[in-house]
Amino acid sequence: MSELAHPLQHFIRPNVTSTTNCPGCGNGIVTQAILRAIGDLSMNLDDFVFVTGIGCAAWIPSPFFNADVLHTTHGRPIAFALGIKMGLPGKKVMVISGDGDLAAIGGNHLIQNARRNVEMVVICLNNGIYGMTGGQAAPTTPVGLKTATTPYGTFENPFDISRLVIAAGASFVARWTTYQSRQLTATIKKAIRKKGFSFIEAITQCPVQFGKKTGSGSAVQMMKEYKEKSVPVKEASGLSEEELQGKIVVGELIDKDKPEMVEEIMKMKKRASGEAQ
Ligand SMILES: Cc1ncc(C[n+]2csc(CCOP(=O)(O)OP(=O)(O)O)c2C)c(N)n1
Ligand code: SF4
Ligand SMILES: [Mg+2]
Repeated sequence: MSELAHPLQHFIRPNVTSTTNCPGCGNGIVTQAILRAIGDLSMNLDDFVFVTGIGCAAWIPSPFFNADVLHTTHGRPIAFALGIKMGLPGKKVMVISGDGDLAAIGGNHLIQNARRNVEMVVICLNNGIYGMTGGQAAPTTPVGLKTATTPYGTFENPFDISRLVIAAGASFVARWTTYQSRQLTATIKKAIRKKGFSFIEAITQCPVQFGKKTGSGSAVQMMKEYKEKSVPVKEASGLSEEELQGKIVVGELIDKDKPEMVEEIMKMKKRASGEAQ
């Protein structure tokens, strides 16, 4: 009997035969969405440089993608991505990492590069916790949740990362959960084509750390909750803050055209060299 190959198998490094993800982890759904988007656009992995930090989510491009990947230090993938975009402006640069990596230790790189509107796609897998290191509170953890570092419950207000990135100046920001994997794929395609800083927040289940602490338990239960809590952005615009409590606003939250930093630098270099002659 011939073996059936997965349609995305050609994107995976041939020597990778197992996964670091726990059963039920949402990372697999987001991985598929990214690779399907690239395949649907008839692009190949050589068109990209992938950059990642440290955490469970950071294990997505490295080791899985058969591509150029920089697996960098905790919180620094966007800084590396900026360097790559400056040096290789023809490449698509995609950062894939977790909420802790991008919004806690890496928070300043996130907002500064959204402000600069540097062309890159940033996919933030937001599971509301530090998954890989044992379930510590992240800046996305809901108030009151008992975690490894907050045994009496968190008292810090969580970030709404997408709103933070919009306020910082990104040209494209969207949010979906793993329940809406088709919409997530379509949005990733749009983000890849976009000129400017494109940020996608993928709300994803970590049944092992987050699910255990909330009592949601299984991945299936967590995804059911995503389905029930999701409100499309259009509908949300007619609801009050109180009505939106506990809901997840999903969809493309902002899509603007504005000057992109690397292109502006190139134009400035041209002008400066013309003036010097
Ligand atoms: C400078 C530094 N501080 C702390 C750590 C430990 N550390 C590694 S991953 C991580 C949190 C990862 O959380 P997140 O980015 O949300 O990824 P997840 O595992 O949830 O996917 C931490 C605190 C580290 N590796 N380096
Ligand atoms: S700890 Fe959570 S985020 Fe990490 S692989 Fe397991 S389920 Fe996924
Ligand atoms: Mg996390």
